[in-house]
Amino acid sequence: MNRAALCVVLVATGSPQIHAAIQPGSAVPAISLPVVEPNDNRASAGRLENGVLKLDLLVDSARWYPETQNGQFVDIVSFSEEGKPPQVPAPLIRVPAGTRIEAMVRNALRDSTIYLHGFGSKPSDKPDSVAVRPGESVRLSFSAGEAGTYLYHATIGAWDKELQGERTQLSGALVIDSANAPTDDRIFVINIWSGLVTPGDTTSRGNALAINGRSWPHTERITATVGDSVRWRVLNGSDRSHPMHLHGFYFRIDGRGDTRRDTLFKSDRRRLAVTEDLAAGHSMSLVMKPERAGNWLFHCHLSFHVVRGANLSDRKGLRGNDHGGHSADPGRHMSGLVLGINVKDAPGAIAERRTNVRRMKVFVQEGTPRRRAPRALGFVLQRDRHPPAIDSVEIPGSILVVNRGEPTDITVANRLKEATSIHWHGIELESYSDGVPGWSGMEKRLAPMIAPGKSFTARLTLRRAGTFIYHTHLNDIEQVTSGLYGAMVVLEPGQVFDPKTDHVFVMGWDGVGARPLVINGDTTSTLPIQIGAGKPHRFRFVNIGPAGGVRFTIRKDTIISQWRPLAKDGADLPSGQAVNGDATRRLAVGETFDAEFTAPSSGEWVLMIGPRYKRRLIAR
Ligand SMILES: [Cu+2]
Repeated sequence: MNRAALCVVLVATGSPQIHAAIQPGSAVPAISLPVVEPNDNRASAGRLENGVLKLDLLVDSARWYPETQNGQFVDIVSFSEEGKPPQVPAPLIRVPAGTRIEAMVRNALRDSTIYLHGFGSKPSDKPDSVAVRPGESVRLSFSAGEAGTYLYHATIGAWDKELQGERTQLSGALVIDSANAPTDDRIFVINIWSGLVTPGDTTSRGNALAINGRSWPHTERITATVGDSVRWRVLNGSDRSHPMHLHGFYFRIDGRGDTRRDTLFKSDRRRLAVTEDLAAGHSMSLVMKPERAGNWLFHCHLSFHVVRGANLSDRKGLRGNDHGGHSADPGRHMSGLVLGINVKDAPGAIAERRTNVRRMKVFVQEGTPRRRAPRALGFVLQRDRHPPAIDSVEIPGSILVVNRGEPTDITVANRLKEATSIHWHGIELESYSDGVPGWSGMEKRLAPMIAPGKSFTARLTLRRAGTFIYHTHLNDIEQVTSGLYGAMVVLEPGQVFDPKTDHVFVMGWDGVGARPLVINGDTTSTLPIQIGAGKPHRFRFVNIGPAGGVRFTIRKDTIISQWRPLAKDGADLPSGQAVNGDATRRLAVGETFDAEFTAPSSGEWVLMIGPRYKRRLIAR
């Protein structure tokens, strides 16, 4: 991509506005700082005159309240338009392709040089795109090139790999529209800045996690009507990956961008997803068509980015915390990178008729701790007339095998001493059954927590055959790492689940200590899988730990084999993607992936999951 030819002019300015330069995470200074205004990315900064966008930007210290004013805050460095409040994310720059952009950027910091990236010059991971010394200004002049979604950002001070994460948070969206593209989309930028201060608490420093400058529950509520085409561009302006997950229906990925280019997919490569991993600096263009009314969520699936007070570097804070883990209030049991979507029924909507309903019952139980996690919790399916023994536990939970198109009611009976709630991940279902306490449903009929001794019946009608997940959506970190997760396999009507040719691998965490990864509840298995030469086998992979991508690979000796990808997140892949390729794939948290592997001859292959788990595949 050659976005533009960049012209840079350094301009000496008069005396800069003086502020104490704030290093992120340092003690709170006793000076008053301008307050950040969250940027909803609806309107471009600058003035568009005769095909030229004129823009005056300022970089300076500011105080940011990601929730409410007088609440938690963090002192940051941010962008603003001259004469306007500072913004997180940085001001949106949005222009038609070919527009000339003339930007003046002033560095008002007293003692730090800033480096500008992504302003027209080819975005680059090089440290010194354009340097602006304290008190100086730079004039940038470039033409908006290829249409797409890009990030621009500034770094503070000299390039330093270690500190880069915190210093690349001065990021914003640069969107270039092609002539005929729809512009009724929304733009969401994810930012994280550490050093979040809680008033009255001098010890803890959390992360400020925000979508368009705000943390849940203060993020924007998106409203839509059933059948609408909702178009979003989601940009990860932070320094780490976020697997972004949608409840209740799929979104279609129309484009993906990284720090260098943006690629719009042809129709045979546009796939569906309920979870899409966005690496640092990456973007996606998506379209969703809400199919059912109710309250839905779009959120990061890393528990540590959606649980209040959770911080991987402070693992002791994860258990028994007082952060609303068991609250029915969605503003307390979730936090951070969460967007709420309220979908209204289209006029004339008719309720689904459910006849010949199949009924299943799943118990939520606690047993004796078996490995490193301090507790063992599990979902146990009732398989005959008798409920399972009260202290029996399966980790992962029982595989729930159900049929496409068959109305299925699953009653979840809570035999724990604490509340829980079950989310049917990737399943297209009614909002009330979606499992987010105090949120799923609509208007006054909202899903409750499942209190100890109580049960809840989720009403499902599986709309497609594939691989799905069910997991707790309450006190996530503790309950998920204790075992409350499992796989759901949806088959075509009449099809029978055959574990001889259909292999399910569920990745989860055993507690939150070091090396917590377990595959089907274990760290290893010496049991080989017999796969028979020339016979197609289906492998279903699920990653439902609280964090961390996992790679799985089939190889023979050191050579990676070939397989045919079949589905992602339960949706069959489009023809352009369901083609033979290397049998290796990294799966982010909240993703499922199905592939078909056929041993071409007799011999022995190895399935590797993560760095340590190995499983022999033997073909005779
Ligand atoms: Cu995240």
